[in-house]
Amino acid sequence: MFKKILIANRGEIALRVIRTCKEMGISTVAVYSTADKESLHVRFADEAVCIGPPQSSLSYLSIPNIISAAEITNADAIHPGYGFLSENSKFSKICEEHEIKFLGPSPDMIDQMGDKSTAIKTAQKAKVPTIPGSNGLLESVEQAKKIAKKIEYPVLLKATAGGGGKGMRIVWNEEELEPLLNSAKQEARNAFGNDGMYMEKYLENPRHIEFQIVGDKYGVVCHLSERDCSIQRRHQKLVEETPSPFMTPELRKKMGEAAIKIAKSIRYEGIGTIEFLVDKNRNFYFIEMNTRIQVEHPITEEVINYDLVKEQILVHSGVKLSGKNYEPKLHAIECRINAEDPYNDFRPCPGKITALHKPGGHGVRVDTHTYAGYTVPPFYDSMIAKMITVAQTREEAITKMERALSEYIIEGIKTTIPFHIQLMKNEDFRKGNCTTKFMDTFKLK
Ligand code: MV4
Repeated sequence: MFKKILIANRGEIALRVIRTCKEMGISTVAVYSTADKESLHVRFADEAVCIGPPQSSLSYLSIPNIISAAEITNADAIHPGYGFLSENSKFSKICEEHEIKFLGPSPDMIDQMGDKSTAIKTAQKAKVPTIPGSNGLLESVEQAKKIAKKIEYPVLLKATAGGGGKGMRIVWNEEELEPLLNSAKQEARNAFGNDGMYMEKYLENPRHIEFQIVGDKYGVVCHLSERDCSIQRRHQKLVEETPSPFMTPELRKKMGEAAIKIAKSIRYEGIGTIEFLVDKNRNFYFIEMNTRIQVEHPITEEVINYDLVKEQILVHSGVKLSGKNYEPKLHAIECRINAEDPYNDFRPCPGKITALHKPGGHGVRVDTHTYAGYTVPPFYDSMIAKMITVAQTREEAITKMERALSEYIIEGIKTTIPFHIQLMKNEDFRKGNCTTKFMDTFKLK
């Protein structure tokens, strides 16, 4: 078992990993930029190393600085969290070369699943449904026009190195294709240094449902059921829940088997998420795989009573999985609380938290690194807390979420709490009628 883990991240996920390490008797090293000197993950870790100035490129994304911190503290493993270097195959490779265990997939595995058009080919080889499209990178505008004609407009252009919607364009007719393809390639080049594009038939109103999977070193893979992440704004997830209100036992069985087939076909090790789109007739299609722990992992933990970070550390230390799949026994919802002003286009609102009261009570979990007097820095992602409620039924989880949100006091900065309070009261949300189009028509009062 690992003796000392360096957490190459910040904020709530750094705190989350430190907590599990402490319970497992594993020593922890925090890394921090000068902007995070007063951050809780620094205070809770056994050791802490400053790795640079506030800019992520010179601190949390600096491979030399993070590897140096691991070397001088003699850490034998690095947990990357999510974002930053968590899906960077070069980082995984350099950890390997320094004989530091990267708590994530191998470099090849990250490359294979991180390249979206390759991931789709992997799913097709595993005989998992994918969306009709180019089945690989687009080579020319002419070829793109031919494929679009065959699968019929509207089509979706996607960046193979992308994710989260960057470099994505909806094309409604042939005239738009060439200009949109060129602008998408330009955006992908700037964002990822890779302008490879692929095409899919655009599904007009799907749900976004992902399956949590875990694989051990011996080829055993199990799934921990789904998370419905359809409520997104500009490709940023706002609310996630499990089980999905759209799921049926038959569909869960089929999608769980499909997720396991993909992971098994590449002998996936560690925890991962298989993302699907589901149409109104409950046809599901693989779209991408994430090879890291996700922001929304706590709702899965709460409904199956399972510590996912502990499982991740155990499988990477060589422990064998039972192979048992998990069905949710409860219902959990997560609201992402951001330091943003929902009344002003969700613009970021960093600053000092002058007063703070966190909700509590039965079935309420708040994952946050904030405290009264903490200053939310302007340099990083605006998420400051995750509010999770868990109950026997979806209705009770919603009621609990409304009660907990109304208790949450954060003064000194604006947050998205008022948005979430209104969302919990929204009729379509309460009925479970949420597709990825939901936010197109949601108006904050
Ligand atoms: C799609 C899609 C519809 N048709 N692909 C967005 C980023 C990635 N996570 C998957 N995404 C989508 N891929 C096809 N062929 C709809 C989404 C999608 C979405 C698209 C536009 C605006 C918001 C969205 C939220 C979730 C998923």
